[in-house]
Amino acid sequence: MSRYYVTTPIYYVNDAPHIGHAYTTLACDVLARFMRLDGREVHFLTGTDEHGQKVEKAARDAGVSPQDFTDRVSRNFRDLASHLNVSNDDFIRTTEPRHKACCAELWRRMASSEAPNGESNIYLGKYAGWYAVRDEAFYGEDELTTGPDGRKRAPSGAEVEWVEEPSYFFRLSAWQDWLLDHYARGNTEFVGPGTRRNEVMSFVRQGLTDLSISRTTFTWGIPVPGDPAHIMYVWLDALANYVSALGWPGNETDPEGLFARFWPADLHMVGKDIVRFHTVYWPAFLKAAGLEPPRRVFAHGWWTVEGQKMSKSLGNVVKPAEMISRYGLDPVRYFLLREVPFGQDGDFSQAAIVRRINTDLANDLGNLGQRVLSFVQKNAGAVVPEPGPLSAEDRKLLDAAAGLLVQVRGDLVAAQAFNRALEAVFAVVAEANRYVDSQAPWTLRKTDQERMRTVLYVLAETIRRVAILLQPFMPDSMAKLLDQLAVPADARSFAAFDAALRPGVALPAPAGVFPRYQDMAVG
Ligand code: ME8
Repeated sequence: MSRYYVTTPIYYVNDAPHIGHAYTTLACDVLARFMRLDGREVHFLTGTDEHGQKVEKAARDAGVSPQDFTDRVSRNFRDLASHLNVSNDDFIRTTEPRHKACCAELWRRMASSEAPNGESNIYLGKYAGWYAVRDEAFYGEDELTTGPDGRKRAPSGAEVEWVEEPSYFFRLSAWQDWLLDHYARGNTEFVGPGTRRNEVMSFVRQGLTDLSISRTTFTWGIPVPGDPAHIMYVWLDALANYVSALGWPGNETDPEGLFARFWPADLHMVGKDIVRFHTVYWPAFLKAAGLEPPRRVFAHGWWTVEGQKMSKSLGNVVKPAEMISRYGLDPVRYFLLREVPFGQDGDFSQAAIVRRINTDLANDLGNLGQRVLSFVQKNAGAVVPEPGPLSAEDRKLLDAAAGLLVQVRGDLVAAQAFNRALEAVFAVVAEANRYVDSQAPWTLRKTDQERMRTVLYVLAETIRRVAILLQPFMPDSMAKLLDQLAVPADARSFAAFDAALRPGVALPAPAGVFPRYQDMAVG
């Protein structure tokens, strides 16, 4: 069976989960669910990034020990995954023993290997330069700007501070050519979308400097093997989660182990803020340790809220739990992945989500299901109708629905184009609504009942295909719709996509799946 390993970034525990975190996790969930329905064995990982200066400071501000702090806040992210109905197979915390052991071994392997220029991959030196705690990142002088307050800032807007301390370095400078070759190799592009790939390539072409990978001025982290005065740079620690969660290095030689089965990862999904860590540092670290790099990293865009950057100080942070209780979980899942071309930035506004709920979900899909199924209930004996001979219009709609699996698979698997996949499915929904109007089953009821049953069958079949394909996006609502079509549980995977409805099967009384937003507010 072919396998699929997909990961979210592991989130910093200094922050409460918001709609940005929900977005990345949901995108991965859709892929994981899609691949499972497509017959693949899936491993889907999310988790929390718990070490480093930023978390240490957040714990201090909260007046608790870093361990107590991370135990408490990590739970918020675990809860988020369950509120979002996310189907992750594992949740990794970087404070777990399995993770610490992995980091130590990763370091040892990097330290005992040579860079492409024949020098050792890790060496001891002294770091003197700028550091942004908010980004947990080092910056060159040339990357900084000076704000109106005279303070220097990183390109992300984070404040930087001058750091001077003994540090181990990773010989990143020697990996430049290997990285550039790597971006050009393979059938699947290593970095997506193309705009990010170009940015990464031009960053690497400009020349890489060696990377500081240990700190000595605070203690909340994983000690460097053999030199515990140093703790590992939090990004080296964090990136290692993608292999520590697979049980590496303990199961390295076990062909049945998670590592052998799932590494290299098929996809690391990340936001555009952390592309450099995943596409420059991480493949070089892995290669230095003798491990394969992941197959692909996709960087999605950034959400603003009502046109503004989301921030605690502006008080406009969108909390997933509030959105879910206001709009319902599946509408939120749908909106996030439909509204914005995946990879581009998007704006979260109440008007936009209400528009999507009322137009796409209530009017188009919800209404299609409701009017067809209640008509069948009242006028076709509450069973899957028996079709007669098919007309050209019938075939056209059935063919459009049948063609969707290949199209959606192409959009999601190769390009992570969630919005395009949804657009294609909803184009068929729109076609089905036009077909209802043009075929007018309510007129046929009086004039030609056999033809009426054919029309209803074609519609029910179309709804079945649409519902099967939308399961990864809206699992609960589509389960309800498939229940209403009496599709058995074992006929909901993509292997059963072509297994048409059986005429004569009894259908339960239909109930609306997607209420309009104002109706929800009243109800
Ligand atoms: O960077 N719009 O963690 P983090 C879209 N611990 N996505 C957003 C977003 C927004 N406004 N805000 C956050 C870290 N995200 C590291 C990762 S991985 C080895 C270590 C999402 O808590 C997006 O996926 O700052 C972004 O990359 C991630 O949250 C950053 O989460």
